[in-house]
Amino acid sequence: MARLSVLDLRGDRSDPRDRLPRPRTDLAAAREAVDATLGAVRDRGDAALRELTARFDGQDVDDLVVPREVLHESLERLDPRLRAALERSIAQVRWYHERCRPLDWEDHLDGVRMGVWHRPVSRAGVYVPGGKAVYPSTVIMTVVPAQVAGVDEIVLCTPPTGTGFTGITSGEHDGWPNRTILATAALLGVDRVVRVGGAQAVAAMAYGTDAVPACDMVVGPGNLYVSLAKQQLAAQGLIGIDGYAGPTEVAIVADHTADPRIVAADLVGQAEHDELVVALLITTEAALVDPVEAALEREVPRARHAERIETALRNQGTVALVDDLDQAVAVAEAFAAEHLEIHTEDAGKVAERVRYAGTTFIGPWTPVSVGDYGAGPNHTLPTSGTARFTGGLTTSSFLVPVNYVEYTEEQLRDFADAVGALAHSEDLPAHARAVDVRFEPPLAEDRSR
Ligand code: HSO
Ligand code: ZN
Repeated sequence: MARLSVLDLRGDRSDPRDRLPRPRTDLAAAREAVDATLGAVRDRGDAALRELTARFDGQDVDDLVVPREVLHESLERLDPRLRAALERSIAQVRWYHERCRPLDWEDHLDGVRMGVWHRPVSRAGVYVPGGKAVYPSTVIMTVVPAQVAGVDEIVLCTPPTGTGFTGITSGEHDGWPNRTILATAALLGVDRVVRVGGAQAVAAMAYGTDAVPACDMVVGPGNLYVSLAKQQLAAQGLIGIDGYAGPTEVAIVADHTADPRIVAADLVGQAEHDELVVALLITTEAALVDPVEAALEREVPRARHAERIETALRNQGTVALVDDLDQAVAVAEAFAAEHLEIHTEDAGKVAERVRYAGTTFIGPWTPVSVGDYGAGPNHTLPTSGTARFTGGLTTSSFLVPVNYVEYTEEQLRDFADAVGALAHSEDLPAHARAVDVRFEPPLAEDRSR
């Protein structure tokens, strides 16, 4: 039985945006719970963190801060092959993010000196989730850009999942977060790791508690509660945050050259994250649909996380049929996918024509998985169509642009009249006076000081 629903857009050039799949989320219910959590952490600090960790993670934690010895032990026990993989990923992500550093500039307009200095935030908080899966790769994707930006101090919060070195929950819970997450934090030299998750972790990084120093920014993906907590605290001006990283999305633009087995595998790959994943195939080739469905039929039932994948594909999995590549480009642009794959003739050219996507993966040899695990670009990316106005987490996310300008007396004299005219037009004469006073002779009483 077919898993993907078909959206036939052939011969239809109206705006497809409202018909494209998006996950349904119930914000209202979560909002109340988040409010209660934020209040508890603000008022009772670490005591609230311990209570909430007992309630949500089932762990009685005495020490919230993960001791250095536990971080080092995790790194020492890390499988060498996994360590080599993490090191390679770190190096590649660092290389990419160094190139993403925005440049300071200085120039002169009619002789007036001005420019921009980029200043790193002082303390960044990163959140690494541990729900259906644990994400050591997210440690790399959040910490490396902060380090490249030159952030002074990095605090990492992650829940005590007790999953050892893999994401698999064993019978024995050691009370610590996932060991590969801890090892990766140790490898990167993160300043402080705290075993706390959810909205309570975000609240702690914003308000500050004994265990968690108050941070200027909080970044990283998380569930609905984590995202809402970030949004609420950012709206109060307490923290800066990265964009909204909601449920994972993958869109694939495919023509007659696409390999159905690869297309299916890449849809399944991202659907593995959770039930809310959105997988969209946009194709000029109606004949591709049956072979893709057949490949799904072979792959999905025997996948390790078959249940989630089934749910995601059946609820949100969609094939959009289009007349030609022009329309495919228009649909991909309207969807503004977190991840966009291009499987067409001349894939590089087609990729450039789609104006918006979190990251574009070009050609048959570039699965989203390479981006997820450290080709270079970040994997914390805009979702739910927010790619049409923002990009993913990057070096500049941690840099504050400070504008500067310096006038000489002559230069101010030259601009004074225009400033005065504008100030009076806004009925703000004291603004004009602040300029004019500089050209008046000093008063006798001031001179005698
Ligand atoms: N695809 C995810 C990132 C990730 N995948 C981490 C595997 N690990 C972002 O949507
Ligand atoms: Zn992924």
